[in-house]
Amino acid sequence: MTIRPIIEVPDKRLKTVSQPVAEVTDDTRALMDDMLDTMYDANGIGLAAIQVGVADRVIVMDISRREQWHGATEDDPEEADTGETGPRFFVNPEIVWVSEETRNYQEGCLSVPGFYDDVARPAQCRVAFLDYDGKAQELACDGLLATCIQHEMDHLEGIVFLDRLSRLKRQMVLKKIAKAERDTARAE
Ligand code: GNR
Ligand code: NI
Repeated sequence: MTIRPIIEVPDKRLKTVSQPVAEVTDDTRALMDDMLDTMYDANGIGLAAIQVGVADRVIVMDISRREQWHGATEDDPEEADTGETGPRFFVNPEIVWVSEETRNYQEGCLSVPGFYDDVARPAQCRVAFLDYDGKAQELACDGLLATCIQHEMDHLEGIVFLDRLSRLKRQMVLKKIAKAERDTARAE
């Protein structure tokens, strides 16, 4: 298990569309183990493989320590999983259903450090995927789990949450990041 460096915007690799995994092998599991370590080390609740530079459709998640990011979530329908159970692994995930109801959540991203903003997404969804053992699963998601899985699946399409904000906001953030980078470069 190794902590890998997390790539950050404006790194172009974050715009890559990730490729399906042909089969869940020991190599896939080694990647997922590293990703989980990397995510915990960075105090994140989810991580897509492209954030460590691997363009495979692989996601790890653990929202049970979400207090680091959020207060409690409210009203979760009984059927849907709010995901308070420790590590989860998703290979080749597909969203098979989304609710019409949307919800605003203040999102952050390990690839956009220090910036948070509200994003509206479907409040609930169902996801089909392969688990850590390569077994096909389906999961009904609600609350932060629904938000987080959709945020991670965006990464698989080369999308970061900034892309879901207004052009003005996105450009403001990208300018700030560029300026911070220039300032560090000058200081070195
Ligand atoms: O750690 C993370 N927290 C978070 C909070 C609200 C909505 C989405 C997320 S995902 C983020 C980790 C990350 O960047 N995953 O890609
Ligand atoms: Ni992210």
